[in-house]
Amino acid sequence: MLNTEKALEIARGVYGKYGVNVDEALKKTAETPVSVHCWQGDDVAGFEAVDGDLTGGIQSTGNYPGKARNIDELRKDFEFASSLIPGKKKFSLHAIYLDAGGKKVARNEIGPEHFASWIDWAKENGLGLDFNPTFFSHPLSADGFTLSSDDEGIRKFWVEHGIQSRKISASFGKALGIPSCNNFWVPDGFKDTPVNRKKKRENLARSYDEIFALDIPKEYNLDSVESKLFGIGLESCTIGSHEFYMGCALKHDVMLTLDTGHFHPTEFVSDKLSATLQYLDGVMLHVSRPVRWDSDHVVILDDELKAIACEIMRGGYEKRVRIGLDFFDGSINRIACWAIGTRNMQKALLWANLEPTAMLQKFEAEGDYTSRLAYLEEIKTLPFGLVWNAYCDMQGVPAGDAWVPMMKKYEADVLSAR
Ligand code: RNT
Ligand code: ZN
Repeated sequence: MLNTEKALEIARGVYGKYGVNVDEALKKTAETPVSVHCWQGDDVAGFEAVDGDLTGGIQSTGNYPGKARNIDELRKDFEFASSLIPGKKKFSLHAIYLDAGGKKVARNEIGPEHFASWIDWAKENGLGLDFNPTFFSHPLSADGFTLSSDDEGIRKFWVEHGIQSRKISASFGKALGIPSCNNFWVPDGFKDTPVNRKKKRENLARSYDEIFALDIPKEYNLDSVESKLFGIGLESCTIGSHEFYMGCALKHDVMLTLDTGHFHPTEFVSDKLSATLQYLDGVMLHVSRPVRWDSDHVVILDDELKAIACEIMRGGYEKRVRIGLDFFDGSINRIACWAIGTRNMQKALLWANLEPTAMLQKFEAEGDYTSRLAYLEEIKTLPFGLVWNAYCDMQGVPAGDAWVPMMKKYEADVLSAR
């Protein structure tokens, strides 16, 4: 492998020809936070003191050995994964990852005290935190409806959970000095064709009126609402559809969450950024990889991932688009999943920052679409790998494939003993 200085020298020459400043690209990439989801570490199981299955129309498949069985193991695993990943990181928690010392706490009674140890851990590890209320894997979500339930008792229970989640998220933001994003996703929907969609959507809308009534400063907590097309066993109607949440986000001045697995396969989230951001202040991303369905495969460096990163950078949206990851694969080493998926998100950001955007946009403005296509294709073979390895090296994480044997060693030393 070339040493970093030499590699950068070559890259500066090559990219400089197109008006790209490699050093600025490196700096900008290192400053853009990526929120890594806790739930890849244990197949969305969490640490509530009750056993139950993963429900809500989502699924983690595979039983690769060595999954984290408790908070300590999950933290250790992520600390190790984090040592393989360059860039600024946040850690995204779900409510079921509470630390209540083994006590059973009802979802509507969780509070900042159950997440205090996560704040200490985040501080020790230089991480920001994000939060997600958990509206699935629970007896009161078993009939398919939570915030949209016709049963006032059930609906209220989940409203209380939502309100508590905002307080927990705000406690993260306050303690860490980095606003915490609190993401609402509910599984609510019908397997077969309903005849009263309206009632459920009215219930859901009313629930958000109640949840967002509490005023919480945005310097601590930023709420977001996540739409979806369908879930397993909920194929015919999703109460929280895209149109529902676009309106909800505008009404309550919260972010809209665009999950890359939650749209028709011919639709692209990269195209939705500049559209939604005409009207919304912010968008939260759940970067995932749907294979034929919302399968939540590990994110790879495909065209759409690059397109998403490019749209963020082209639009100057680095502050308005919050990048979060959402995949869960239990069929391969889970720490490798974190490393592969997050390194790929970082690669895409670096790729976008190395794009000769000004030159390409000039071609487009002049109507020279021939040159636009010619150069879009030519830049694909520029020495991106040299800059990526230099970036990893500068960030103090393994460059190239050097992380793979390290991950294998952790598997042999730590995971295989579980
Ligand atoms: C489900 C949503 C949601 C979940 C996580 C675990 O389809 O994408 O974001 O994956 O909350
Ligand atoms: Zn999601």
